Amino acid sequence: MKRILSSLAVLSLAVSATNAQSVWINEVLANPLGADGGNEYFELRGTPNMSLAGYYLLSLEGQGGTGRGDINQFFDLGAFSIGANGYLFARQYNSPHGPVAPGATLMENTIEPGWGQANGAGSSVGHYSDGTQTDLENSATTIMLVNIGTGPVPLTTMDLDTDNDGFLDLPEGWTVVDSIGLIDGNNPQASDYSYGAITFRAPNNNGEYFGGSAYGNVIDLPGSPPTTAGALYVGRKGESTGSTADDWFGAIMRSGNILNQKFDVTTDPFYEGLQYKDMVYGGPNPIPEPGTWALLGLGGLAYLLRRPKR
Ligand SMILES: [Ca+2]
Ligand SMILES: [Ca+2]
Ligand SMILES: [Ca+2]
Ligand SMILES: [Ca+2]
Repeated sequence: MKRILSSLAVLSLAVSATNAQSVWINEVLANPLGADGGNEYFELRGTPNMSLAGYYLLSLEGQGGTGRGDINQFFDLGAFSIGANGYLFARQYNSPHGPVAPGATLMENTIEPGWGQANGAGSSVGHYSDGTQTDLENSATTIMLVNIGTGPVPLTTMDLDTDNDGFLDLPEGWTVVDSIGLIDGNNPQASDYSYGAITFRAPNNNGEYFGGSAYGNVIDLPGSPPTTAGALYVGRKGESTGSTADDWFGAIMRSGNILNQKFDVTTDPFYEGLQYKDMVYGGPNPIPEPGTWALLGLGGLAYLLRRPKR
């Protein structure tokens, strides 16, 4: 009886979590193979039509000692909402990535180049950055979705790891909603740091892995980067909500133009050979299990049909 009651308690907790407004980082292409400008994108997933007022997507510095934890760039998401289908797809100026799934919010920068710069010549997607940067920092970086609550708005002069110990020192009122660390194989160093709930790490050209996270949960990508500039994609598996290797996969692209680049090396073989469009721009990412079972089911059916009659 006690077990049934506690199961019911777990179930009701799960139901209330589902009812609460929630949002996740769902895909990040910070470092496509070849030119980044125009070709980067990210996807958020959440409660349909939910306002993103108070939400910011940050990129934190993960290189060096003293700069560690600085906010390199961020998006003020306050003007946007999750789409009616539960997705938001963000792309750069003059992006080749589309079409976007019906019902998704399209967050598209219309002021060239790249993501633009709200603290410079302008950005229609609320992108603020250091210097004149209009593309996403590749590595080592942490892409972090925060809700600032009653706390201060982010600034590119903020340092979220003031003592550089690898642990976040967040302003009062802020909540980390979701986060992912990227160490992409472009000259990684032992001092590279991630603050992500999960981190994907590619080796350098000699197959050596460097850098890490005080938060642990570092997943190594097999295979070396195609060039010294690296290439790295990360995405959630289906509509996952956690931060484990069962929830996320990483991929390295090794050849092709932007629209026919494939996931050549992955942390989950299911995704090998897939392309960006297969992840659905502004729609659900494929899930390994159902596809595999459907194939097995079809295979079994074919076997039954072709089985010689006795
Ligand atoms: Ca710092
Ligand atoms: Ca980039
Ligand atoms: Ca710290
Ligand atoms: Ca998707």
